[in-house]
Amino acid sequence: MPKLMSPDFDAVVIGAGVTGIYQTYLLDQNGMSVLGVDAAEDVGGTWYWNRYPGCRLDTESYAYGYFALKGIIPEWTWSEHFAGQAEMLRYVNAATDKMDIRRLYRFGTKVISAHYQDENNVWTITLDDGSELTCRHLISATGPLSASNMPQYAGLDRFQGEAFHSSSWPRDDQGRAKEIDFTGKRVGVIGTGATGVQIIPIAAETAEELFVFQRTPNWCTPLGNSAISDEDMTLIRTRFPTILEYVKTTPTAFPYHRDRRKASEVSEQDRTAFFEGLYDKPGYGIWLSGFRDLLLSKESNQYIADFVAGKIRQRVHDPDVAEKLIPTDHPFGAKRVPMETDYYESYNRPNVHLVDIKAEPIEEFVEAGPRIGDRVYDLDVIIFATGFDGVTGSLDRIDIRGHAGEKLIDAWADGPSTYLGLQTRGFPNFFALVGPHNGSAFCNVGICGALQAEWVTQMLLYMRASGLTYSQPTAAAEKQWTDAVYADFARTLMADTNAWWIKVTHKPDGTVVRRTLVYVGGGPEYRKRCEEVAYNGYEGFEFA
Ligand code: N01
Repeated sequence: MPKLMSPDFDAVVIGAGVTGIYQTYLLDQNGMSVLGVDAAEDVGGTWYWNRYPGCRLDTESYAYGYFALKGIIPEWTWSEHFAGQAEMLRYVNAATDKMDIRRLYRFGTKVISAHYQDENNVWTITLDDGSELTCRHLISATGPLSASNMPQYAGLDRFQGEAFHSSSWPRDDQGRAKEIDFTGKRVGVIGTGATGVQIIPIAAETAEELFVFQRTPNWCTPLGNSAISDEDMTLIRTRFPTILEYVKTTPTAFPYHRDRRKASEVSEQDRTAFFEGLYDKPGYGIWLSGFRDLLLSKESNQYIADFVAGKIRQRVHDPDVAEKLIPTDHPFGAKRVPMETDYYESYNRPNVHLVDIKAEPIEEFVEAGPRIGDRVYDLDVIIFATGFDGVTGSLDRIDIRGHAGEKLIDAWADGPSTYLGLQTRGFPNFFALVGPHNGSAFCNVGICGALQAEWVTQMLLYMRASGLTYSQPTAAAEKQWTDAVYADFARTLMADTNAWWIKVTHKPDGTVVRRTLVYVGGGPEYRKRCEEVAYNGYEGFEFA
């Protein structure tokens, strides 16, 4: 039974993104003392950091906007079906004002370390201003895509132009994203994931020359964004409660259910008509409401891959360029499908050039730009749209130590081990929201992160009501959960494809370990399990 020391705070929440601010609000509402910490100067998380041109939701705005759906800002008016970054930041700010939680945050502050003190059953948190504080519960809401992946090219520091990662877009004196006028400039974009695919068509419009340095192409499909009229918004608003209930029933909390049929049960003609309908519809439907065996059967997947490849060939005029843009290394949807607006048409412009850096990699940077073989690409601006160290990256960058000083990074060296994707044995009272192996990272985070914050709040209230101050999973519960997460993932076509949700570890003995960071059982199943656990007195947790 751990001894008690009265900590400075009942809880510290790391992160002021959509999940962190809601968690902070809920704890405060329930009479707990809580401190929020964020490295940013204000709320917003992903919407605060990612300010590149073209940055926008690829979830239907009204299906992401939990604070509107839940009644915190029910009056909220969306201007577009897929809102842009500036609108998203306004939305998060409006919800923050309504929840009145800025007073609970220390902004512009990083958590450097969090060490559990066995003798006192508290966490000691060290901040980058040198201050220390203690809390009973440590809750991370650091986001699955916040630790940027910036390649370390030789000579990059010699480059004379501007170079930055997409999530660190240059700011003006007021902290606003600097409008970089690409007119007359020679621009390079490295990376063709969802971010690159949003930036490229916009840069293509004005840049004198745009060079896209592609290592691996992705399967991209049209976003189909449009404005929402006042009349439509009135109707959408009346449906907020229904929308929330509906998305909670779907596997990823996007407003899509899979088609009940297998691809092989449908004639070729009907299949093509079905795919055409999905391709023309706005949003993720082609990925998330395709045939039910899309990510389970290679044959089923090949049908849709062939269909989308055909679309790329139609849309890109130069056949060589089209072939380079068609993925050959992974099934359709085994990686996140970027939603695009005129992405493929960009390659029909005379000022846009696709550079295949898998065939011929960038060797180094020189003063003028990247060098590949004998050619130096003379550039003014280079945007690294090179993605993130997914899910665990943001936690790996904090020195988190649990029982007897064990480091979290060591405990998860071969892949995370958790119970419900929330807690890890040996790290008492530490909860990872939207962390590895829970139902929120592979999900519409606006909804799933919030539902998880509600569940954690209930567990903390249960502990308070029961006079409990210590929780961690049993070894058996953690093993059972972790084994099931790995087994479920292994059954899907995603298992052999590297994406930000796979952790690849190169061991000193030369072996390579690949582990999923996400739970693929679907939101409803995840939440059902969490509710069962709660109903049964939080079975699987040890308390004291
Ligand atoms: O990152 P990515 P992202 N040299 O990892 C390449 C969310 N998101 O920022 O595939 C050269 O998908 C890498 O190549 P390869 C969304 O969940 C949402 O684009 O590793 N290239 C790849 O092409 C998404 O899934 C929205 O061979 C290098 C690219 O960089 C997630 O964020 C919008 C490289 C990285 O693609 C991540 O998307 C945008 C190197 N050293 C993003 N290292 C919304 O719409 C990496 N690459 C809400």
